[in-house]
Amino acid sequence: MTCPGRNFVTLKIVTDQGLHGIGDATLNGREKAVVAYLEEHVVPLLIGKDASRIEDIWQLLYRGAYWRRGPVKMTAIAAVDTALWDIKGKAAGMPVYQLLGGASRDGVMVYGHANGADIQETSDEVGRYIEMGYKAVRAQSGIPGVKGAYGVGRGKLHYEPADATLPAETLWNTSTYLNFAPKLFDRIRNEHGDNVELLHDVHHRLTPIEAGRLGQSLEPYRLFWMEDCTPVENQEAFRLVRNKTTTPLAVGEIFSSIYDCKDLIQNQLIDYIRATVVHAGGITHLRQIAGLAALYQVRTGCHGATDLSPACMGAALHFDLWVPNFGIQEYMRHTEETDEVFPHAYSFSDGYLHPGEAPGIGVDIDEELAAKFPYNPKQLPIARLYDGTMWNW
Ligand code: GCO
Ligand code: MG
Repeated sequence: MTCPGRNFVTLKIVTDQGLHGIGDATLNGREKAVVAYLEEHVVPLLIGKDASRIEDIWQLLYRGAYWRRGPVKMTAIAAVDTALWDIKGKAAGMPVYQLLGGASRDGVMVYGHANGADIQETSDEVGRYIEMGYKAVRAQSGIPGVKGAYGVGRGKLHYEPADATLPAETLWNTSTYLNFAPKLFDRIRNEHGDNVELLHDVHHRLTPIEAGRLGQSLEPYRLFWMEDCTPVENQEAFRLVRNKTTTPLAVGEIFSSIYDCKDLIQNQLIDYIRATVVHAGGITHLRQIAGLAALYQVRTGCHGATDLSPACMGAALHFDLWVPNFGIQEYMRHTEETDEVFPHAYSFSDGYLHPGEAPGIGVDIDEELAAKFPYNPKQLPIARLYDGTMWNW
Protein backbone atom coordinates (compact mmCIF):
# COMPACT_ATOMS: atom_id res chain seq x y z
CA MET A 1 0.00 0.00 0.00
CA THR A 2 1.29 3.44 -0.83
CA CYS A 3 -0.16 6.95 -0.87
CA PRO A 4 1.70 9.22 -3.31
CA GLY A 5 -1.20 11.72 -3.34
CA ARG A 6 -3.83 8.99 -3.02
CA ASN A 7 -3.90 5.35 -1.93
CA PHE A 8 -2.90 2.47 -4.16
CA VAL A 9 -2.58 -1.24 -3.53
CA THR A 10 -0.14 -3.10 -5.78
CA LEU A 11 0.51 -6.82 -6.02
CA LYS A 12 3.97 -7.92 -7.12
CA ILE A 13 4.57 -11.52 -8.19
CA VAL A 14 8.14 -12.81 -8.44
CA THR A 15 9.12 -16.02 -10.24
CA ASP A 16 12.06 -18.32 -9.54
CA GLN A 17 13.32 -17.41 -13.02
CA GLY A 18 13.91 -13.89 -11.74
CA LEU A 19 11.00 -12.25 -13.57
CA HIS A 20 8.43 -10.11 -11.80
CA GLY A 21 5.07 -8.67 -12.70
CA ILE A 22 2.78 -6.16 -11.02
CA GLY A 23 -0.97 -5.67 -10.88
CA ASP A 24 -3.22 -2.95 -9.49
CA ALA A 25 -5.37 -4.11 -6.53
CA THR A 26 -6.88 -0.75 -5.54
CA LEU A 27 -10.52 -0.56 -4.46
CA ASN A 28 -11.00 3.07 -3.52
CA GLY A 29 -11.88 3.51 0.16
CA ARG A 30 -11.84 -0.28 0.78
CA GLU A 31 -8.13 -0.91 0.19
CA LYS A 32 -7.48 -3.10 3.20
CA ALA A 33 -10.30 -5.49 2.35
CA VAL A 34 -8.47 -6.45 -0.84
CA VAL A 35 -5.10 -6.60 0.92
CA ALA A 36 -6.53 -9.01 3.51
CA TYR A 37 -8.18 -11.15 0.82
CA LEU A 38 -4.92 -11.35 -1.10
CA GLU A 39 -2.74 -12.03 1.92
CA GLU A 40 -5.02 -14.53 3.62
CA HIS A 41 -6.70 -16.33 0.77
CA VAL A 42 -4.86 -15.83 -2.51
CA VAL A 43 -1.11 -15.55 -2.00
CA PRO A 44 -0.83 -18.95 -0.22
CA LEU A 45 -2.42 -20.60 -3.29
CA LEU A 46 0.08 -19.02 -5.69
CA ILE A 47 3.33 -20.06 -4.07
CA GLY A 48 5.01 -22.66 -6.28
CA LYS A 49 2.46 -22.40 -9.12
CA ASP A 50 3.50 -22.16 -12.79
CA ALA A 51 3.23 -18.43 -13.60
CA SER A 52 2.65 -19.16 -17.30
CA ARG A 53 -0.77 -20.73 -16.60
CA ILE A 54 -2.78 -17.51 -16.48
CA GLU A 55 -6.12 -19.03 -17.43
CA ASP A 56 -5.88 -21.94 -15.02
CA ILE A 57 -4.88 -19.67 -12.15
CA TRP A 58 -7.82 -17.37 -12.99
CA GLN A 59 -10.19 -20.35 -12.84
CA LEU A 60 -8.61 -21.54 -9.60
CA LEU A 61 -9.17 -18.15 -7.94
CA TYR A 62 -12.69 -17.68 -9.36
CA ARG A 63 -14.29 -21.15 -9.35
CA GLY A 64 -12.12 -22.44 -6.58
CA ALA A 65 -13.28 -19.78 -4.12
CA TYR A 66 -16.86 -21.15 -3.94
CA TRP A 67 -18.02 -17.62 -2.91
CA ARG A 68 -17.80 -16.07 -6.35
CA ARG A 69 -17.67 -12.52 -7.71
CA GLY A 70 -17.99 -9.25 -5.76
CA PRO A 71 -15.65 -6.24 -6.02
CA VAL A 72 -13.17 -7.35 -3.33
CA LYS A 73 -12.54 -10.79 -4.81
CA MET A 74 -12.60 -9.67 -8.44
CA THR A 75 -10.12 -6.88 -7.69
CA ALA A 76 -7.80 -9.39 -6.02
CA ILE A 77 -8.13 -11.76 -9.00
CA ALA A 78 -7.49 -8.84 -11.38
CA ALA A 79 -4.25 -7.98 -9.57
CA VAL A 80 -2.96 -11.54 -9.95
CA ASP A 81 -4.10 -11.71 -13.57
CA THR A 82 -2.45 -8.41 -14.51
CA ALA A 83 0.82 -9.40 -12.83
CA LEU A 84 0.81 -12.72 -14.70
CA TRP A 85 0.20 -11.03 -18.07
CA ASP A 86 3.05 -8.68 -17.19
CA ILE A 87 5.31 -11.67 -16.51
CA LYS A 88 4.21 -13.45 -19.70
CA GLY A 89 5.02 -10.35 -21.73
CA LYS A 90 8.46 -10.10 -20.15
CA ALA A 91 9.10 -13.82 -20.72
CA ALA A 92 8.14 -13.38 -24.40
CA GLY A 93 9.93 -10.04 -24.77
CA MET A 94 6.68 -8.49 -26.03
CA PRO A 95 4.27 -5.79 -24.94
CA VAL A 96 0.96 -7.29 -23.78
CA TYR A 97 -0.98 -5.83 -26.73
CA GLN A 98 1.10 -8.07 -29.01
CA LEU A 99 0.22 -11.15 -26.96
CA LEU A 100 -3.48 -10.27 -27.28
CA GLY A 101 -3.32 -10.18 -31.07
CA GLY A 102 -1.55 -6.94 -31.94
CA ALA A 103 -2.62 -3.34 -32.40
CA SER A 104 -6.00 -2.62 -33.98
CA ARG A 105 -5.29 1.13 -34.04
CA ASP A 106 -2.41 3.60 -33.82
CA GLY A 107 -3.40 5.13 -30.49
CA VAL A 108 -6.07 5.07 -27.81
CA MET A 109 -8.45 8.04 -27.84
CA VAL A 110 -8.93 9.34 -24.32
CA TYR A 111 -11.23 11.80 -22.61
CA GLY A 112 -10.10 14.24 -19.94
CA HIS A 113 -12.04 15.77 -17.06
CA ALA A 114 -13.08 19.43 -17.24
CA ASN A 115 -14.69 20.64 -14.05
CA GLY A 116 -15.49 24.08 -12.72
CA ALA A 117 -17.43 25.83 -10.00
CA ASP A 118 -19.96 27.18 -12.52
CA ILE A 119 -20.91 27.01 -16.19
CA GLN A 120 -18.34 29.53 -17.39
CA GLU A 121 -15.47 28.01 -15.46
CA THR A 122 -16.35 24.55 -16.75
CA SER A 123 -16.59 25.77 -20.33
CA ASP A 124 -13.20 27.48 -19.95
CA GLU A 125 -11.76 24.21 -18.66
CA VAL A 126 -13.15 22.38 -21.71
CA GLY A 127 -11.24 24.92 -23.81
CA ARG A 128 -8.07 24.20 -21.87
CA TYR A 129 -8.37 20.48 -22.57
CA ILE A 130 -8.95 21.14 -26.27
CA GLU A 131 -5.75 23.22 -26.26
CA MET A 132 -3.88 20.31 -24.65
CA GLY A 133 -4.92 18.21 -27.67
CA TYR A 134 -7.85 16.28 -26.24
CA LYS A 135 -10.47 15.16 -28.79
CA ALA A 136 -12.97 14.30 -26.06
CA VAL A 137 -13.76 15.99 -22.75
CA ARG A 138 -16.06 15.12 -19.87
CA ALA A 139 -17.75 18.19 -18.39
CA GLN A 140 -19.01 18.46 -14.78
CA SER A 141 -20.00 21.71 -13.11
CA GLY A 142 -20.94 23.08 -9.73
CA ILE A 143 -24.71 23.69 -9.61
CA PRO A 144 -26.17 26.73 -7.84
CA GLY A 145 -28.19 25.40 -4.91
CA VAL A 146 -26.53 21.97 -4.83
CA LYS A 147 -23.84 21.66 -2.16
CA GLY A 148 -20.94 19.53 -3.39
CA ALA A 149 -22.20 18.46 -6.84
CA TYR A 150 -20.43 15.35 -8.15
CA GLY A 151 -17.29 15.85 -10.22
CA VAL A 152 -16.24 19.28 -9.01
CA GLY A 153 -12.96 19.10 -7.18
CA ARG A 154 -10.89 21.54 -5.27
CA GLY A 155 -8.01 20.95 -7.66
CA LYS A 156 -8.26 21.01 -11.42
CA LEU A 157 -6.12 18.35 -13.07
CA HIS A 158 -6.11 16.13 -9.99
CA TYR A 159 -9.69 16.03 -8.73
CA GLU A 160 -9.91 13.45 -5.91
CA PRO A 161 -13.29 12.63 -4.38
CA ALA A 162 -11.94 10.34 -1.60
CA ASP A 163 -10.49 13.00 0.65
CA ALA A 164 -11.76 12.41 4.20
CA THR A 165 -11.20 9.80 6.89
CA LEU A 166 -14.95 9.54 7.38
CA PRO A 167 -17.20 10.07 4.35
CA ALA A 168 -17.80 13.77 3.58
CA GLU A 169 -21.51 14.67 3.24
CA THR A 170 -22.74 16.25 0.02
CA LEU A 171 -26.29 17.31 -0.83
CA TRP A 172 -28.36 16.54 -3.89
CA ASN A 173 -31.37 18.06 -5.63
CA THR A 174 -32.59 16.32 -8.77
CA SER A 175 -34.92 19.07 -10.06
CA THR A 176 -32.22 21.72 -9.85
CA TYR A 177 -29.79 19.43 -11.67
CA LEU A 178 -32.24 18.50 -14.44
CA ASN A 179 -32.90 22.15 -15.17
CA PHE A 180 -29.21 23.03 -15.03
CA ALA A 181 -27.53 20.34 -17.17
CA PRO A 182 -28.87 21.44 -20.62
CA LYS A 183 -27.71 25.01 -19.90
CA LEU A 184 -24.19 23.74 -19.20
CA PHE A 185 -23.94 21.86 -22.49
CA ASP A 186 -25.63 24.65 -24.45
CA ARG A 187 -22.83 27.02 -23.37
CA ILE A 188 -20.08 24.47 -24.06
CA ARG A 189 -21.33 23.67 -27.59
CA ASN A 190 -21.77 27.37 -28.35
CA GLU A 191 -18.27 28.24 -27.19
CA HIS A 192 -16.36 25.23 -28.54
CA GLY A 193 -18.30 24.08 -31.61
CA ASP A 194 -18.89 20.59 -32.94
CA ASN A 195 -15.34 19.28 -33.25
CA VAL A 196 -14.98 18.00 -29.72
CA GLU A 197 -16.65 14.94 -28.21
CA LEU A 198 -18.46 15.80 -24.98
CA LEU A 199 -19.22 13.38 -22.16
CA HIS A 200 -21.11 13.68 -18.89
CA ASP A 201 -21.29 11.55 -15.74
CA VAL A 202 -24.61 11.49 -13.86
CA HIS A 203 -23.03 9.28 -11.17
CA HIS A 204 -26.06 7.10 -10.42
CA ARG A 205 -28.24 10.02 -9.24
CA LEU A 206 -31.49 9.71 -11.27
CA THR A 207 -34.47 7.38 -11.48
CA PRO A 208 -35.01 5.79 -14.93
CA ILE A 209 -37.72 8.25 -15.99
CA GLU A 210 -35.62 11.22 -14.86
CA ALA A 211 -32.67 9.79 -16.79
CA GLY A 212 -34.89 9.58 -19.87
CA ARG A 213 -35.78 13.25 -19.47
CA LEU A 214 -32.14 14.26 -19.07
CA GLY A 215 -31.10 12.24 -22.12
CA GLN A 216 -33.81 13.94 -24.18
CA SER A 217 -32.87 17.41 -23.00
CA LEU A 218 -29.21 16.80 -23.90
CA GLU A 219 -29.92 15.48 -27.41
CA PRO A 220 -29.37 18.89 -29.08
CA TYR A 221 -25.77 18.89 -27.75
CA ARG A 222 -24.88 15.47 -29.22
CA LEU A 223 -23.07 13.89 -26.30
CA PHE A 224 -20.61 11.06 -26.90
CA TRP A 225 -22.22 9.48 -23.84
CA MET A 226 -24.29 9.99 -20.73
CA GLU A 227 -22.74 7.88 -17.98
CA ASP A 228 -24.31 5.99 -15.05
CA CYS A 229 -27.61 7.81 -15.47
CA THR A 230 -29.41 5.54 -12.99
CA PRO A 231 -28.27 2.86 -10.50
CA VAL A 232 -27.69 -0.41 -12.30
CA GLU A 233 -28.67 -3.06 -9.78
CA ASN A 234 -31.79 -3.43 -11.93
CA GLN A 235 -30.43 -3.86 -15.45
CA GLU A 236 -33.97 -3.86 -16.87
CA ALA A 237 -34.37 -0.20 -15.80
CA PHE A 238 -32.26 0.82 -18.78
CA ARG A 239 -35.00 -0.28 -21.18
CA LEU A 240 -37.08 2.66 -20.02
CA VAL A 241 -34.20 5.11 -20.45
CA ARG A 242 -33.38 3.65 -23.85
CA ASN A 243 -36.96 4.04 -25.05
CA LYS A 244 -36.90 7.73 -24.17
CA THR A 245 -33.64 8.99 -25.65
CA THR A 246 -31.05 8.64 -28.41
CA THR A 247 -28.28 10.03 -26.17
CA PRO A 248 -25.73 7.16 -26.01
CA LEU A 249 -25.52 5.37 -22.66
CA ALA A 250 -22.38 4.25 -20.81
CA VAL A 251 -22.41 2.05 -17.72
CA GLY A 252 -20.18 -0.27 -15.77
CA GLU A 253 -17.29 1.27 -13.80
CA ILE A 254 -18.54 -0.53 -10.69
CA PHE A 255 -19.12 -3.88 -12.44
CA SER A 256 -16.97 -6.77 -11.38
CA SER A 257 -18.04 -9.49 -13.80
CA ILE A 258 -19.73 -10.31 -17.08
CA TYR A 259 -22.86 -11.27 -15.12
CA ASP A 260 -23.32 -7.64 -14.04
CA CYS A 261 -23.67 -6.51 -17.66
CA LYS A 262 -24.81 -9.46 -19.75
CA ASP A 263 -28.48 -8.41 -19.83
CA LEU A 264 -27.60 -4.78 -20.58
CA ILE A 265 -25.41 -5.93 -23.46
CA GLN A 266 -27.59 -8.70 -24.88
CA ASN A 267 -30.68 -6.49 -24.85
CA GLN A 268 -28.70 -3.64 -26.44
CA LEU A 269 -29.63 -1.28 -23.62
CA ILE A 270 -26.23 0.45 -23.52
CA ASP A 271 -23.70 1.72 -26.04
CA TYR A 272 -20.48 1.63 -24.00
CA ILE A 273 -19.30 -0.77 -21.31
CA ARG A 274 -17.09 0.89 -18.68
CA ALA A 275 -15.69 -2.16 -16.88
CA THR A 276 -11.92 -2.06 -16.57
CA VAL A 277 -9.01 -4.33 -15.74
CA VAL A 278 -8.68 -3.79 -11.99
CA HIS A 279 -12.31 -4.18 -10.95
CA ALA A 280 -13.47 -6.71 -13.53
CA GLY A 281 -11.17 -9.67 -12.99
CA GLY A 282 -8.18 -8.55 -15.05
CA ILE A 283 -7.40 -8.77 -18.75
CA THR A 284 -8.54 -12.40 -18.86
CA HIS A 285 -12.10 -11.58 -17.81
CA LEU A 286 -12.37 -8.14 -19.43
CA ARG A 287 -11.73 -9.63 -22.84
CA GLN A 288 -14.69 -11.96 -22.37
CA ILE A 289 -16.89 -8.97 -21.55
CA ALA A 290 -15.60 -7.16 -24.64
CA GLY A 291 -16.18 -10.27 -26.75
CA LEU A 292 -19.83 -10.45 -25.69
CA ALA A 293 -20.22 -6.70 -26.22
CA ALA A 294 -18.79 -6.92 -29.75
CA LEU A 295 -21.67 -9.18 -30.81
CA TYR A 296 -24.09 -6.33 -30.05
CA GLN A 297 -22.03 -3.35 -31.29
CA VAL A 298 -21.43 -2.24 -27.73
CA ARG A 299 -18.00 -0.62 -27.48
CA THR A 300 -15.55 -0.34 -24.60
CA GLY A 301 -14.98 2.78 -22.51
CA CYS A 302 -12.71 1.67 -19.67
CA HIS A 303 -12.93 3.47 -16.34
CA GLY A 304 -9.73 5.48 -15.83
CA ALA A 305 -10.17 7.69 -12.77
CA THR A 306 -7.09 8.40 -10.62
CA ASP A 307 -8.05 5.77 -8.05
CA LEU A 308 -7.01 3.22 -10.67
CA SER A 309 -3.22 3.05 -10.46
CA PRO A 310 -0.81 3.40 -13.39
CA ALA A 311 -0.53 -0.42 -13.30
CA CYS A 312 -4.23 -0.62 -14.23
CA MET A 313 -3.88 2.19 -16.78
CA GLY A 314 -0.93 0.44 -18.47
CA ALA A 315 -2.81 -2.87 -18.67
CA ALA A 316 -5.97 -1.12 -19.91
CA LEU A 317 -4.03 0.65 -22.67
CA HIS A 318 -2.66 -2.64 -24.03
CA PHE A 319 -6.20 -3.97 -23.96
CA ASP A 320 -7.55 -0.81 -25.65
CA LEU A 321 -4.94 -0.85 -28.41
CA TRP A 322 -5.93 -4.40 -29.28
CA VAL A 323 -9.68 -4.71 -28.56
CA PRO A 324 -11.63 -4.65 -31.85
CA ASN A 325 -14.69 -2.88 -30.40
CA PHE A 326 -12.83 -0.05 -28.69
CA GLY A 327 -14.76 3.13 -27.96
CA ILE A 328 -12.76 5.47 -25.74
CA GLN A 329 -10.56 5.40 -22.60
CA GLU A 330 -11.01 7.67 -19.58
CA TYR A 331 -7.79 9.47 -18.61
CA MET A 332 -7.57 11.46 -15.41
CA ARG A 333 -3.95 12.40 -14.96
CA HIS A 334 -2.12 11.09 -11.89
CA THR A 335 -0.03 13.40 -9.71
CA GLU A 336 3.69 13.70 -10.35
CA GLU A 337 4.42 11.72 -7.18
CA THR A 338 2.24 8.86 -8.42
CA ASP A 339 3.95 8.88 -11.80
CA GLU A 340 7.32 8.71 -10.05
CA VAL A 341 6.32 5.78 -7.84
CA PHE A 342 5.03 3.94 -10.94
CA PRO A 343 7.51 4.50 -13.81
CA HIS A 344 5.65 3.71 -17.03
CA ALA A 345 6.08 3.35 -20.77
CA TYR A 346 2.71 4.83 -21.75
CA SER A 347 2.57 8.36 -23.08
CA PHE A 348 0.04 10.99 -24.17
CA SER A 349 0.20 12.81 -27.46
CA ASP A 350 -2.44 14.91 -29.20
CA GLY A 351 -5.46 13.34 -27.50
CA TYR A 352 -4.22 9.74 -27.70
CA LEU A 353 -2.43 7.47 -25.25
CA HIS A 354 -0.08 4.70 -26.38
CA PRO A 355 1.00 1.85 -24.04
CA GLY A 356 4.58 1.88 -25.38
CA GLU A 357 6.72 -1.04 -26.50
CA ALA A 358 8.19 -2.24 -23.18
CA PRO A 359 7.67 -5.97 -22.59
CA GLY A 360 4.72 -6.78 -20.32
CA ILE A 361 2.35 -4.01 -19.23
CA GLY A 362 5.15 -1.44 -19.30
CA VAL A 363 4.59 -0.22 -15.73
CA ASP A 364 6.71 -0.91 -12.66
CA ILE A 365 6.75 0.15 -9.01
CA ASP A 366 9.64 1.89 -7.26
CA GLU A 367 9.21 0.21 -3.89
CA GLU A 368 11.73 2.36 -2.07
CA LEU A 369 9.96 5.52 -3.14
CA ALA A 370 6.53 3.97 -2.49
CA ALA A 371 7.57 3.30 1.12
CA LYS A 372 8.04 7.04 1.64
CA PHE A 373 4.27 7.55 1.14
CA PRO A 374 2.53 5.47 3.83
CA TYR A 375 -1.12 4.39 3.50
CA ASN A 376 -3.50 7.14 4.58
CA PRO A 377 -7.10 5.93 5.08
CA LYS A 378 -9.66 7.95 3.09
CA GLN A 379 -13.24 7.33 2.04
CA LEU A 380 -15.51 8.45 -0.77
CA PRO A 381 -18.23 11.00 0.05
CA ILE A 382 -21.90 10.20 0.59
CA ALA A 383 -24.92 12.14 -0.72
CA ARG A 384 -28.17 13.08 1.01
CA LEU A 385 -31.29 14.85 -0.22
CA TYR A 386 -32.05 18.23 1.38
CA ASP A 387 -34.45 16.59 3.87
CA GLY A 388 -31.66 14.28 5.06
CA THR A 389 -32.61 11.15 3.11
CA MET A 390 -29.62 9.05 2.01
CA TRP A 391 -29.11 9.13 -1.76
CA ASN A 392 -26.64 7.67 -4.23
CA TRP A 393 -23.29 9.45 -4.29
C1 GCO B 1 -15.46 8.28 -13.21
C2 GCO B 1 -15.89 7.85 -11.86
C3 GCO B 1 -15.02 8.24 -10.72
C4 GCO B 1 -15.51 7.51 -9.47
C5 GCO B 1 -14.35 7.05 -8.68
C6 GCO B 1 -14.77 6.30 -7.44
O1 GCO B 1 -16.30 8.27 -14.09
O2 GCO B 1 -14.29 8.58 -13.36
O3 GCO B 1 -17.27 8.04 -11.67
O4 GCO B 1 -14.88 9.59 -10.55
O5 GCO B 1 -16.34 8.32 -8.71
O6 GCO B 1 -13.56 6.24 -9.50
O7 GCO B 1 -13.67 5.73 -6.82
MG1 MG C 1 -18.15 7.56 -13.58
